[in-house]
Order: sequence, then C-alpha cells, then structure tokens
Amino acid sequence: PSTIYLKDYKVPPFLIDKTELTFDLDETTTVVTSRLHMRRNPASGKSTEPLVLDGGEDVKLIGLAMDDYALPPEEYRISEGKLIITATADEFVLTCETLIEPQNNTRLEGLYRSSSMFCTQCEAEGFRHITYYLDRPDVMSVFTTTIIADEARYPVMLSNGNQVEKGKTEEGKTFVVWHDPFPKPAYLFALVAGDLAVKNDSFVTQSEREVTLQIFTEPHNLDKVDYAMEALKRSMRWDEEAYGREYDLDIFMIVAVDDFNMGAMENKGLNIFNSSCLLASPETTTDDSYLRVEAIVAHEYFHNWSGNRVTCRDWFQLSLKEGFTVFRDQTFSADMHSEIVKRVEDVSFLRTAQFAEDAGPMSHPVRPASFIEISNFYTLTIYEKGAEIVRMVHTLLGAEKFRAGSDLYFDRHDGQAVTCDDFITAMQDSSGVDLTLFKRWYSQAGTPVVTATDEFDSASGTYRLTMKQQTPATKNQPTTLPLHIPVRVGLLDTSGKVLTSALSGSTSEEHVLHLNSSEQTFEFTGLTSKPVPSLLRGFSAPVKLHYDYSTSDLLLLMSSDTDGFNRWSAAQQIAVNELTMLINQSIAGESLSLESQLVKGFKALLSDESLDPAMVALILTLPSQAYLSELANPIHPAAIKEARQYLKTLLANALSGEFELLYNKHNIQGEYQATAEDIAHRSLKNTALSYWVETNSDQAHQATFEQFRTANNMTDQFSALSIAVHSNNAKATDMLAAFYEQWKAEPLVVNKWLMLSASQDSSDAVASVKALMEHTAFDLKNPNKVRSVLGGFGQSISGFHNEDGSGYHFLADQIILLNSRNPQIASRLCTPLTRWKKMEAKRSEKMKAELERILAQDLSKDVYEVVSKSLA
Ligand code: B3K
Ligand code: ZN
Repeated sequence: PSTIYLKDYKVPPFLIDKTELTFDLDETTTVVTSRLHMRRNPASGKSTEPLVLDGGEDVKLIGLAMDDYALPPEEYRISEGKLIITATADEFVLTCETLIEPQNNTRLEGLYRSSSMFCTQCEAEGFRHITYYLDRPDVMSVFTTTIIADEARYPVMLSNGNQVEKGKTEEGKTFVVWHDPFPKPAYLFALVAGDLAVKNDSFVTQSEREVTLQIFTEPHNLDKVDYAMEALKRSMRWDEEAYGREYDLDIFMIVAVDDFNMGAMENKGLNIFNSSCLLASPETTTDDSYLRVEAIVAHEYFHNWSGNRVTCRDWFQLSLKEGFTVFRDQTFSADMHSEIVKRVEDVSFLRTAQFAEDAGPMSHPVRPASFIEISNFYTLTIYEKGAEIVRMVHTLLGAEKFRAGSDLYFDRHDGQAVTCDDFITAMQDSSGVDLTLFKRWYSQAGTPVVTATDEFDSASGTYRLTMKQQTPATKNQPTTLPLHIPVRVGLLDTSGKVLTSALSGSTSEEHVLHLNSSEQTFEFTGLTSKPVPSLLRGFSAPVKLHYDYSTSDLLLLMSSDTDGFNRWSAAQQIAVNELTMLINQSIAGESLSLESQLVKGFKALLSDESLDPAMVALILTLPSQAYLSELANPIHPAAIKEARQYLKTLLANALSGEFELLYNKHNIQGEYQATAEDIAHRSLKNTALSYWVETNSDQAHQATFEQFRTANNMTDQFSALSIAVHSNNAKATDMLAAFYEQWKAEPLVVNKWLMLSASQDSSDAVASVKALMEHTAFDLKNPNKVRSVLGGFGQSISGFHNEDGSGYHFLADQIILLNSRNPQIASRLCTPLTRWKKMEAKRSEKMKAELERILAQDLSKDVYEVVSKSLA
C-alpha cells in the first residue's frame, strides 16, 4: 500500500459544478446513474491532464458517456479502482452508470444495508464505493438526488436538502427527488430508504425562519427519540447564541441505524446516527449515555457550520473541523451541565487515551504529514488534542476575541474548503495576537513534558517559578522544538488562602504564563512567604506537568484551591503516588502495605457540604487501570490491578461508615431525570456503593442486590449489576442472567450485558468470551456488538492480559477474521496490541508475536498500516 503525503497536495484538475444522481434501489443490484457537470479547474493551470475518477473494486461500470456520446472502451481505462479518461473537453457532462450490491457490503462504507433499510456512510472516502467521482473534500458540488424504490418496502426515501418532487415511474415504482442548494463535497452525501417511523418537531431560528425537524427510526424505537429531539433544539439555540450560527435549510433530519462503524455522521441536512448514540429512555439508558447522546447530537449539528459550510481542503486538515467541533460540543455540554465536571471528564479521557496514543507507534501530529489509510486517522489526537489546541487559542485570545475570530473565519471561508492555517490566521487577524509560534502545535507530535521548579526570595517577596519544556523525540520526529504553552497559575498560602501577586506589571489572583521557549523563569512579586502554586489550572494545555509537590501541598490544593479542576487533579496525584508505591511493591513480589494519606483527604472532602456531589464522586474515583498503564513504563497489568484493589479496599475499610451514610444520603428515589443535579446524586451514590461493597459486608451486598432489583432506571440498575459482578457478590451470576432475561429484546441494553460479561476476570475468560460470541445475542456484522464483547474482554486482566498469551492470540484471531469483512473495525481492534513495546517483557513478546502473525496475512490497508507501523 502506498503512502499519501500532505506535501504532494495539488488543487483538483477538474471541478464538478453539479452532480445529478439516480439510485434504483433493489435487494440484489442497485443501479446508480450519475450526471456530472464538469469543467477544468482554472486554478490548476493545466489543460491536458487526463480525468481520473476515484472508484472501488466493488463498483461495476456499465455505461459511460460524455455529453451523451457513449465512450467506447478504447477511450477510457480502469486501473486500481480508478477510471481514467484521457481526452476531455474543457467543459462537459459525464454520465456514468454503475452497479453496486449494498446487501453484500460488510465494510459499512458507501451504500449498505442495516436491518431492512438502505443507508450510506461516505466520510472519508466512501462515496467512491457508490460511483466514480472526484472523491476529495475540495471538490464541492450542488447535488440533486433521485431515489427510485418499491414504496411498500421503502416508504421513506431521504437524501440531503429539500424534497422537491415525488411521483411514480412507468414500472409502478415510486421516485422522490431531493435537492441540496449548498455545494458540498461527496463525503457529506447521504441516502436512506426504509420503512421508518418519524418524530416531527420544529425550530424557529433567530431570524424567525421555521425549520422542520425530523428523527427517523425503526418503528419499535420511536419511543426513545424525545431526548435527542430536545438536545437538537438546545444545540440549535446554543449555536446561535454562542457562535451566531443559524441553521440554513428548511429541514433537518436525523436517522438512527443499528449497524454503523462509528458514532454518527454530519451529512448535510441528513445526519445518520449509530442508534447507540441517539436513542434514550430512562429504563434502558444510563446517565453517561444520555450525556453522550446530547453531546453527539450537538457535535453533528455544529458541523453544519464547522465542517459543512466551511470544510477541509484535504484530509490532512481533518482536525480543522473535528478539533473545532469537539471544542464546541465540549463547551455546549459544559453550559448545559457543570463546567468543571465536564472538564474533568474530558481531561481524564485525554490524559488516558490520547496521551497513550501520542506515546505509541501511531503517534502523529494534529495535522498529520502522511497516511496510508485516512480512516485510521479519526483519532483521539485529531479530535481531542485538536480540541485542546482550539481551547488554547481561546485562552490566549480571551472569550471576546475568540468569538470575533470565529466570526471572521466563518465569514471569510463560507463555502470554501480550507486549512488549519486558515483557521489560525483568522484568529490572529481578528485579535492581533501573534500565533506564529503557536501553530507548531499542529505539526509536532507527542505530549510535551513541562517541569517546574521554584524558589522564594523572602528579602524581596519574590517567587520565581522556572519552567522547562521538552517534547519527547521519536523515530519519525528526531528533533523536537519548544511550543507556545499557556499555563494558568494561581498561588495559595499554606492555610489555603488565594494570594494576589504581580507578574510583569499585572496584579491578579491568577496569571496566564506564556511558556514559549525551552526554559523560562517567571517572577511573581508582592508575596510574604513561599506560596503553594496551583499550576496548569483547568488543564490549560495538553502537557504532562511535573512539580515536586509534597503530599501536604496536594492535600491543601485538594481542599482549598479555587480552581475546581485542580482540586480533582491534586487528589488524583496523591492517588497516583500511592498507587505507584503499591505497584512497585507488587512487582517486587512483596505483600502490599501503605499508610494512605487519601483517608485524610477523603474525610475532609466528605465533610465539605459545599461541593457538587458530582465533583465529590469524581474526586473519590481512583485513577483507572488505563491511566495507570499510560503512566507506567513498563506496564505490569496484574500489579496495577492488585494495587488498585488494595487501595480501594483500604479506603473502604477506613471510611466504611462514611460510605454507607453517603450511599443512603444520595439514594434519592423519584422519577428519572437526566439533569445535572440528579445525575450527580446517582453518580455519588453509586461511587459510594462501589466502596462500601469492598468492605465485603452482607449489608452492602444486599443493598447492591436490592438496588439492582428495584431501580427504576438503567443507571442504577446497571451500576448495581457492575458492582456486583466486580465485587464477587454471591448473587452476581444470577443477576447477570436475570438482566439478560429482562432486556433481551433491547439490543442496546444487551450490548451492555455483553460488555460486562466479557470484562469479567476469571481464569477461563477466553473460553467465556468465545461462548459469548456464540450466543444468539452476538452478531459479528454489528460493530456495536463486536466493540462490546472485544472491548469488554480487553478490560479483563486475567483474560486479555493472561500471561500465557491466550488473550492476545484470541484478539488477533478476531482481527484476522474481521480484516476482510470490515477493515475499519478490524484496524481499531489492533490498538491494545500496538502498545506492546510498553508492556513488561513476557507479555510484550507475546503481543509482538501476534502482531507478526497478523502482518503475515493478506491485509486491508487499514490493518496493514496500524500493524506495520507498530512493528517498525
Ligand atoms: N465526521 C464523522 C466521522 C467519520 C469517520 C469516518 N471514518 C463523525 C464526526 O466526527 O462527527
Ligand atoms: Zn465530528
């Protein structure tokens, strides 16, 4: 497979002003006819280049004409999936007829079937599996789409834009015509046909236009779309208020499908969602999923401006739309619920998963310089680190100038396909803030390490904070350069009071330091004693910060910092320090022992009535197995697990009375609501329960069982079930079975059952997971089910990380199996194995052997890229 480079970018030699598509849908062969109104691109400056259209092996050409002149075979050729026409006029209409077989499309890109419906997924390069086209984001065209089908089976036929016509064909089939007036790249094209139910609503925009809103699902799911509809309306309002962005078509549609490779897709006017990211009901959906539905509905909606109206010039610029849109959806969710809780959750995720990616073999800059398969670059780096870059711009400019920059960006580039540089330039032009050095964040991979040291000069009352930065070098990136890192800092005295200090002439309780060289010293004056610094408040930059805090400093920050994020962060740091000691004891084969300072910290925390229960729950949550793995080198999975279990039990026993009380206090009954307040109570209650059961008291186990049995919502029911399963509650096996019986008709709930079942730690975990894959509830064609079972299995330390390598072998088998059926899913499944270099020696070797076994197969580009890079 060949590598594609950003440096080779050239403007398209041809443009497509209008695209007219006709789909004759059928269960066996679907005929696609396209009429492309093309002309040479004046900007390309070439007048003789052949026309090269992207296609796929799964597209069968049955007719080709230029300006209605049927092209004979000698005037074109097909090579490696591309259709090449040597001679063309400067302007012409190309008619192309192709046959495709959606029912045999297991890759789930292009046009495929999910249950009894037809649907599409075209980003990034799926459109070429429908017909020959210039399948690149900088070719923007006005689409008119005709869908022909048997109306009895496909009463609903949808595409982008507005429906402009409907009628009967001569053969008695029904046709509908959709027209989208906004030029768009092919990746935003969508088509859906099926026997679907619809929920209708409407929204009046700020300029008082009425927009029809529709959510389509299979009929049995129609009772689960109300929450998504409300979330959509909140998103539409928020984008008007926060960004001045109004919706532009007369209709906005969302369709839920069961078989989908990722979360959702922002097709113009016709978003398509994985049903797991759209459907919600109190009985079947957990709080986390409610919040996810809201965030994803918002994210896809926000793409209408950040992505669709202004799109990407090429796929190297993917973060232009994804980083910005993630930042927008994060801010939206923060506004809808709690800003700090949202920030803690996002940072936890970033530090766990994105940092691990950035330290692994697939590490790449937010604007990659090359790729083999673009599908592999829908990564945490592009999305989450990309959002952090936009957040840093927000910090550097301030809210008002940021908004002015965003307005300028949308004004200047509406209807264009642009680059990350264009985004930064707009921010710079409108604010006057120099972002030249800052742009390096887009081109340099890796997580910068910032080391802070300090001293206090009591004679002058000056506190000197010295910061050094270093981004680790890698094979691809042997030299790394300093970045422009905004560091938000506050100072506390030893009683926890916030101090005012002066820095470069400005006096304040908080300062933003501009760390922009490899070492800098910042002088704070006006102080009387050495302060405790609260560094990197709100996680103002995606870096690893090292400062030699004493435990008492951390306890002080945990109880007194005015920055809620850093209160959480300090608690995490104490836990990380203690867990690291325990992990080392475990690795050395010692029996674990510790005098935990967290006991004190948690006691103080639980007596502070002023705190949001959601924050208390987050602070009580120990660093995850995954986060501790990211910090470790090498990783000893079993030692991490033992250490976490030890500390959790220690805390549970030391504070058992507190946890029982806390459980009862927040165990509020009542009608389910997905509000921040209720979610907070449930989250603290279930966190308390998870500690309480560690005391192994009968009462705690009984309370778990009762909660499972009587809960009126999935959050409480499923929390109780997970707690029972992972605490070896005597009833756990029966509870799992009862749960399946209760919910076997609800696939999304069954997926949760699959995941939990697969995550159990037992010596025969591999056998159990194999049995799960034979269960009637499992289906290899459905990505959600594959992710549930294999994702759950990945969390099982004695299963996946079994020392004998059987877990790795099993996963490799599944990757090989899925490689030919669904390369995108197969490639994603490789991630845990690609971290082999960081694993302790025994497991490392076994993981590597499995990667080599995979590489020896005939591989898709997707799997090949990930596996070969991880072995290089
Ligand atoms: N843009 C899509 C992701 C498409 C992934 C293609 N492999 C969803 C989103 O980020 O909004
Ligand atoms: Zn997106």
